[in-house]
Amino acid sequence: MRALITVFSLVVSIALMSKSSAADQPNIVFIFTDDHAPHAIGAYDGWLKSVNPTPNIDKLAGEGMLFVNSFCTNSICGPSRAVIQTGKHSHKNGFMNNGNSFDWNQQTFPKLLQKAGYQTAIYGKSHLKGEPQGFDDWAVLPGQGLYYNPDMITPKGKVMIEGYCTDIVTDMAVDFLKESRDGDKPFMLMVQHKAPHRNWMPALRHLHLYDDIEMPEPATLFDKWEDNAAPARYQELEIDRHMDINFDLFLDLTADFKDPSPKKSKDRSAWNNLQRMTPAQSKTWRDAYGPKDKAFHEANLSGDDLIRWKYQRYAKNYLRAVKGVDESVERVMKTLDELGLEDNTIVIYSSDQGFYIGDHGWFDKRWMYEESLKMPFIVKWPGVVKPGSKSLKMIQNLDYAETFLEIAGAAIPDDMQGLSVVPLLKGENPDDWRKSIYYHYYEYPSVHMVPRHNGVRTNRYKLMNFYQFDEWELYDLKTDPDELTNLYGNPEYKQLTRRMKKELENLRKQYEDDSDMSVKSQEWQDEVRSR
Ligand code: SGN
Ligand code: CA
Repeated sequence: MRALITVFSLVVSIALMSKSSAADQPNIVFIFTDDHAPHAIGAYDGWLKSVNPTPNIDKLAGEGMLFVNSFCTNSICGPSRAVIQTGKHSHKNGFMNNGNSFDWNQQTFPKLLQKAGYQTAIYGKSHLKGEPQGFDDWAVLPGQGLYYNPDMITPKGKVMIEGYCTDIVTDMAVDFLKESRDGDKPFMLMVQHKAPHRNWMPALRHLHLYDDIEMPEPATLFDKWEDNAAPARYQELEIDRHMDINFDLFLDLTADFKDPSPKKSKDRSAWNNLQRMTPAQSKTWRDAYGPKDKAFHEANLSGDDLIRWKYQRYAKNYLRAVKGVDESVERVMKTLDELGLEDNTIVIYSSDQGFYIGDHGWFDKRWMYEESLKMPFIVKWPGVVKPGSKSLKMIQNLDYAETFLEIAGAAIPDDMQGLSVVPLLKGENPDDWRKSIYYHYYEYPSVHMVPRHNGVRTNRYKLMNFYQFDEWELYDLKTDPDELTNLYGNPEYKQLTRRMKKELENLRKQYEDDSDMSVKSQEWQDEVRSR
């Protein structure tokens, strides 16, 4: 009997040991989309919530922690991803704007996770150019990638895959979980969608979604940027003047899917994509948009009514593309459940930056204003994160690498510049958590014409410096969440301005950002603005 008891307790303790070692290195599924603004997620409580755009992402938030104050360091695709890979600001990892190439030979978190015993895989949009390093398996879209029948680059070469990109990437993730996972290792699976990036092409099954409703409009749809510094009036991302009804909204599709206004739009990607459709795909597409286009012409709109129509078509396509993503989340969660992996797998939802969905009259991102500065960050960690909890602490994409490494029990290199959010996930409330974040955007002059700027945001205030033009903005986010009243230069805010400038200077030094921030000559400023 005693022997039996000993054997029994041995078996129990081995079982407990292996359970605790598995829990020591939980699996991570990182679902990452392109340009999905938090206010287009129900759980984030934004003005699009009434449309119920994301029931499955909301469910994830209900089972995990939602980070309300989650920000990027540089609001554009490639750079945001490079920050995530390295845990370093753009000026340190070398990928400051989309024109740069990522140096894959540098230290990245997937390489460190591999060393810590993880199996790593990435599927979908990388946007870092070159072949990914640090992954046991991968398949990535070349550049921005296509929504329909995309090419994908794999270790075996380039392949064209028929179907809708979000579904294809989800298939790959599901296949990894079901077929190619190494059962002896924990894994990091990165599921990286192109959606809902421009040109906001929905899956065929979603082409009629929202047909029978009016999208709510943002309060600032008709903003005229009267109180902003000059850059907000010189940009090129207005729904009114810069969103092209053919290129962006697919109006008046020609028989051969040739862009009817080729002079206006330099980029051919959406039209090339339509031309790649199979006859069946293109028929469904035409059948959906044809009658809507006819109604548009009959209405003969102009002025604000035309802006409203463009906004409706844009917001609906954007949220239709989001719907595909939300269904992807559902499939991944279901697969984890079916495979019995749910309890030991952390699931994260995030996107490379926020986006303007008509806010301030705009589309696109790049600015340090709230809508594009914010990133969704939702984490489900069974047994650790309190379901349905919210964190108000300021976090950034700069923190992801260190968070993943701490989850894996791996050492965090000294040269990473973020903070692991694991203490926040455990419900701790560290007093010495950061009180401000640093931001720096570099891509100028370039598409959408948002000038270079850096800035600092605290819980309440934001200071921005468009240094090439010597233009500044200061906002009180508590009294002015839409950032409509620029307080810079207001004598009542002199002290605060001085404090915020000091904070900006301190952060620039702390992160060792010595990039050129000189004011440009008047000739340069005039020349760039007249382009
Ligand atoms: C393309 C888009 C822009 C977008 C950039 C950056 N034009 O140039 O609207 O701002 O990418 O996007 S498009 O005609 O190709 O859609 S990002 O996702 O890489 O940040
Ligand atoms: Ca992006």
